[in-house]
Amino acid sequence: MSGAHEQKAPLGVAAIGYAFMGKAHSQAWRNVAAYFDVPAVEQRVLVGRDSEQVAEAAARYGWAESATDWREVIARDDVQIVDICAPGWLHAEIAIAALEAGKHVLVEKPLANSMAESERMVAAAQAARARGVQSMVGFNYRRVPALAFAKQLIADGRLGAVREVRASYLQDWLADEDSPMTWRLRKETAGSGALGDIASHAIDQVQFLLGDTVTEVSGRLHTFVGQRPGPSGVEDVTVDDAAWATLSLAGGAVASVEVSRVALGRKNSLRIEVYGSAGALTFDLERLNELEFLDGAVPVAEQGFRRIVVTEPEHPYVGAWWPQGHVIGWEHTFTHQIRDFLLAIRDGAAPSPSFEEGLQVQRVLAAVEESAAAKSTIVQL
Ligand code: SOE
Repeated sequence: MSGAHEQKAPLGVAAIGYAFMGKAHSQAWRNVAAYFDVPAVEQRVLVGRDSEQVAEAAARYGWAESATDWREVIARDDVQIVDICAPGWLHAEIAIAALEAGKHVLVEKPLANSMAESERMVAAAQAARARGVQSMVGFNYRRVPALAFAKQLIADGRLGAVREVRASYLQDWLADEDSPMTWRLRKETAGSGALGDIASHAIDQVQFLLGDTVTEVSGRLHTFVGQRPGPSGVEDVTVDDAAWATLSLAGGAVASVEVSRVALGRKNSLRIEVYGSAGALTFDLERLNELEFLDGAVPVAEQGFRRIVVTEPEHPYVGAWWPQGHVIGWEHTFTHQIRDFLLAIRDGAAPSPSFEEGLQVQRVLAAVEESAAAKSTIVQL
């Protein structure tokens, strides 16, 4: 291995948030340079509100230090990258301050809880980019090898003109009505429910796979469990449990999106089906190493969905891991995400998905909410 970047001092990373996403990102920061040829990084500091718990998480997940004040951390000279794994209501404030302090920023999806916050984040990202400071949104499913490969097949014209997409993201972790309140069930902290949390992934996938933009939306939201046990008694749930939408894309395709966190038996099932004039493909995150492809160029009598096991070195990201045929898991998508972020920083290029792409997803989410509130209006973007 050679290259000017390898001589440089390691990039210092600070992560803000140590719960589920902080844990997932931490393992990616810990592993990325061992498997991919990226600039060296050091996990300098993990930030959280509870000093004892964050110190324990920092020690467990490989961070040199822990801290409780993110403002002090983003001012540090030995921190070049800020990775925001905190809940959505904190994204805008932290991301804008970090970008203004000259730090590269990776922020978990969705970009923010509102259009106004998202627009302010985009303005800060654009100003920072002009100074060589990069930013990216963590839509990690773009880095599932099978989905990155699906994008290649579509871009190479193997499906012809894409006509229809069916995207669903079904989970069941809220199916039990005694499952307690969390910040994810309060509008003021989460912005929305299944919509922002997981329809954001599905909508990002539709636009990512097709390389296209949603222009028109019709939506519906529903809350099945209106109250849940909170820390001091029963509380109202103020966000949706499930959401539905139909989307028109600029290139002529139409997509349906269906998401739920109360779909009993579905654990983490992001399913995508894409139907074109010359081929079709299907994917399910619960079987993330596989892609089913129907090649319309094959004689009709022999046509059928063919299962491709996406574990060859020729497939995106896969060559860095195990010998061919050895599967990878959900956590690898975060390592791939950080790999792409670091390469963009090294090359002085704008990483994708940019904050602008995150804002485009927010526009679609806002249109779904507007359409749902108006009951069956089609909302033009
Ligand atoms: C919860 O629904 C959740 O953790 C989402 O917040 C993540 O983005 C998704 O990847 C898994 O499910």
